Amino acid sequence: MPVLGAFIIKTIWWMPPDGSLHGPAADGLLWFNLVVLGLLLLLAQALLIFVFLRRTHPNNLSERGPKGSKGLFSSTHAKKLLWRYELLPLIALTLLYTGLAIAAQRLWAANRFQGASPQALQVEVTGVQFQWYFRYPGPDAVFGSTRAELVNAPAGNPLGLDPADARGQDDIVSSVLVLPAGREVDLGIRSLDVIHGFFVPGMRVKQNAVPGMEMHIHFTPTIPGDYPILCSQICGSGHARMQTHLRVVPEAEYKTWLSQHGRKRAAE
Ligand SMILES: [Cu+2]
Repeated sequence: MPVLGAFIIKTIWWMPPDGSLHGPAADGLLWFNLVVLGLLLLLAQALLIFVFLRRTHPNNLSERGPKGSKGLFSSTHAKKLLWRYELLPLIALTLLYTGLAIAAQRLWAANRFQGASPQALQVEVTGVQFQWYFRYPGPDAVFGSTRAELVNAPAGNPLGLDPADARGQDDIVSSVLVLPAGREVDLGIRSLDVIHGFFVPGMRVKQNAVPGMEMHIHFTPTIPGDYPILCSQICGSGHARMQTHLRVVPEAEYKTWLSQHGRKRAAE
């Protein structure tokens, strides 16, 4: 029996392995929601069947109120029934759903409304039909300015980096997101055309990229590995192939990768 149970759980559990610090809390809340709401669904169906069978039984057709009362609809009895079968369950459900909503909102806000730590790595994510670009600020830790009219992917400037801005000279642009394990990263997510959805299932991260806005989300990848990055908004004919990946590597490997890309940029 336990083997069968494990098999069923493994078959229906569709989430990929989690590689982030906040992931277990998100997965835990999802499980909790599934179990609680699943039990409520079963309870509601059982009640429905019970009431249905009970009402149609011939012995129950002439139902009366409690002995001594004037009938089913005496006001004290009706009030009791109202509390027992309507108001109390309603209050209990309201409290339960409010609790679930507050727990979910707190988790959601922890990655967005609460600011990232000052030591967090800054990476800019840009969605453009049908590609993701990742920009690192380089050794000066400041992003150079970009101009929409300079955007020219075939010429090697997909983000429109302004060559006149010295702060952008050391910026590194990559089509793969590489992050060091164990360090918080603060992503500034934007779009150059339509709404895209930056989605990293293995990091439990999902945030829309909206033209004209920079949306921030921060998290800490913990387990080195390769994680798919997808677009979760239908953004045009090439939406399905708008994919890349996140490589979480040890800090030393990250530094090597960064310096190699920096040198490549300097040689251009
Ligand atoms: Cu897209």
